[in-house]
Amino acid sequence: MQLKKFIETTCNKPISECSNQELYLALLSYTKEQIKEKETPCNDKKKLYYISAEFLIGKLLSNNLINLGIYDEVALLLKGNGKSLAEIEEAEPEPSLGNGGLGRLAACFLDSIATLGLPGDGVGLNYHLGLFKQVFKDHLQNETPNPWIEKESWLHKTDTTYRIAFGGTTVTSRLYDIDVIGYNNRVNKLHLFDVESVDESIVRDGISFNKEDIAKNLTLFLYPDDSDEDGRLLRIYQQYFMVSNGARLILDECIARGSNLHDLPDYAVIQINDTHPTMVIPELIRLLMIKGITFHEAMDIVSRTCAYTNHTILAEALEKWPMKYLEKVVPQLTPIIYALDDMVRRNYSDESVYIIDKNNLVHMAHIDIHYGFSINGVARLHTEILENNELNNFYKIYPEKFNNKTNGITFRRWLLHCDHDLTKFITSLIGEGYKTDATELEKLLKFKDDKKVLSELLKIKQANKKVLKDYILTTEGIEIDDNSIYDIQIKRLHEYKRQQLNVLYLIHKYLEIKAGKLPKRPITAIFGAKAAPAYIIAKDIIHAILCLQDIIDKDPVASKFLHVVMVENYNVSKAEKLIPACDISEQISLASKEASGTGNMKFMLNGAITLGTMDGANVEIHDLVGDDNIYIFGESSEEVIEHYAKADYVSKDFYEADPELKAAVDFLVGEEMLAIGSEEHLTRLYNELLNKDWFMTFLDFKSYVKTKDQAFKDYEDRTAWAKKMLVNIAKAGFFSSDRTIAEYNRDIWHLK
Ligand code: 26Q
Repeated sequence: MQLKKFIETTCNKPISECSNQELYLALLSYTKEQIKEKETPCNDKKKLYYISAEFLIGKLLSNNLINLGIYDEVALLLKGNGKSLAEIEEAEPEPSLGNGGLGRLAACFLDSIATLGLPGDGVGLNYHLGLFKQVFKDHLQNETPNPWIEKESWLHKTDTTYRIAFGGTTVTSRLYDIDVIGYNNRVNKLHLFDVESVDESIVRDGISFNKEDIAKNLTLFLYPDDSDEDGRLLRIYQQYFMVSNGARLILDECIARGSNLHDLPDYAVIQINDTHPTMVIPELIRLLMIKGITFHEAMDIVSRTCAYTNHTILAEALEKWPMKYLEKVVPQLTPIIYALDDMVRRNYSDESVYIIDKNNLVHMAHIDIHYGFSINGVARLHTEILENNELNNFYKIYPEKFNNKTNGITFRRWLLHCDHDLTKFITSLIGEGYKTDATELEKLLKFKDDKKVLSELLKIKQANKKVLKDYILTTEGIEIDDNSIYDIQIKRLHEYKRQQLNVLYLIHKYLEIKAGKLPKRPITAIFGAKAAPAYIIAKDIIHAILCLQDIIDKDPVASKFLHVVMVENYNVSKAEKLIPACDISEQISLASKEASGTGNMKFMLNGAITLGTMDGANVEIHDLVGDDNIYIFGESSEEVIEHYAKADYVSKDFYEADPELKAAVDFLVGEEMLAIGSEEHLTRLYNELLNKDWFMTFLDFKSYVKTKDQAFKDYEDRTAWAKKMLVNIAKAGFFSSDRTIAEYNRDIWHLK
């Protein structure tokens, strides 16, 4: 049916009289019908299963309209009837099925897999309340549930259900599917498993609930607090529920496509997204053995089917589960895990590669490395550190398994959707080709010295800054100055990402302003970040940011030159609004600690200039754009790794030696902060930095201040700055997830 008629029939009135909510629902069902017409029967032999505990997909309406090629038509029709698609989009709830980078990467990958026409589905969990919603109160983060599932949604209830047995209980699962539409290409699926007995009414006081009743809480939340034993156990229940359902779905589908299971690797490849789905390996072995295959053959089949991606080198983030937890939750898997460990012990004497260590901890990554055929890092530097340091003992055994796949982002969401004006402008200069071959963005380089092009680029940025200003005024009630420099740090709150370094800079600036040293142009520092509910220091850092924001706001002089804004409940939709308006992209992790980063790529693509350390994918951004188009500071990963090896970093020495740093640090517990903040939180943060500072904030303070001030100074030459913007956009093509996925397919998946 024609769109206009469809909407008016569904809503039973003219478009101009419909509410945004009614229009959203009508467009949802229209889009679903369009997708149904595109669905292709699967006649591929081999299929990819991307299994992940997180898929941070974001809102889907606009993205689906773009990928179906009908966005402009829909937007125009609505506009002609006095409606705005952007405003209708606000009616869509945002699924919060991920924490951050890893989950968003999985979502970008699904988009690119479908866009490249590859047969590949996602497998994960349907968390009813997703990740918590962040609410600020008294300058502190509070957590509340974030329900996102409505009666009408993108979820399709399927007929697939399984009985999943744990030690002690059995639950019935139900599969829900979300369609994944490629850009002018095939339709794949995101398979999300759920338990029908989930009971949202057991949640009280924020996000607390009784963790014992598995049938009621299994898919309530994403990653519950793992600071207590119940929470950790629940996480294992979730992981097993995901992989057992996933493994059964995969085997059922492969049998339906003609597999006799002995030939499983010809029908399926399973990409394991970090160690969260690692139990899929012993579970598949178990299921194959039930079908009559011997342990040794099952082990071989599974080892040729599974591939593992590592996303972290932080030791504390590598999953190690006590054997006794596994015995309680998944007793059917423990004999298999013992047998897998036994094989390792027979072949290798090096204890560091055992699966079960002497404390009876099961090292999940070790299962993946021994019993998968590929292990990849997510940026060049990250893979090098895995090979040469963190996983060197494994690299010596299996050098052929290691490979790098530098992360990428989908340009459909992170350019075409989030910045329509920039997209139109780029298309007017170089045509449409870059939308399917992102490297064509390099054609922009020929406009490097074209004054008209550069000034148009600045105009688009200015307009985006105005849009963000209006958005922040309506949503956060804060007025920012769109003549100021927008300096943005948005990412999960973690000490290694060093939001605290940014805070110290801002305190330093505030003190300078009070002393009469005024910046040439006002600065707006924007933060967005959720802290894990049990991560105490991370919450202290949020407290410091919110207090500083308040202090500066109330200062009649300083507030003319400096503004700190921490947006509440940072999520994908907020990122889509912040990124196109950004001037300076803060990527300031301690070198060697950020596996890749993907926000850095989104900012670059939208014409922001990176201020960063030589860490993660920043290194590759620097290679591409060159020294003139990025601001690099701080010690190198080699130097940092050496400090850790020698244990020679003493934060207090830096504090004593640098009066500006000392003043900024002391401010944290000075009169002004204590007058509005909590002594407990601020003192803890102060002591942590002064006595430990594990992520070496003080080490890079001086060079951060110097480099950041230089960037602010350079900003004043508007034409030179616009040229930097253009080079960044032109060189961003490498970071398209289409390139990343083509590499996964070429080196690991071998589909088609
Ligand atoms: C583990 C155990 C218990 C509870 C939670 C977890 C857990 C949950 C989420 C551990 C890690 C995560 C998420 C990690 C993550 O997002 N990593 C990021 O992955 C991105 C995509 O590769 C990279 O760009 C980032 O550098 C990396 O930090």
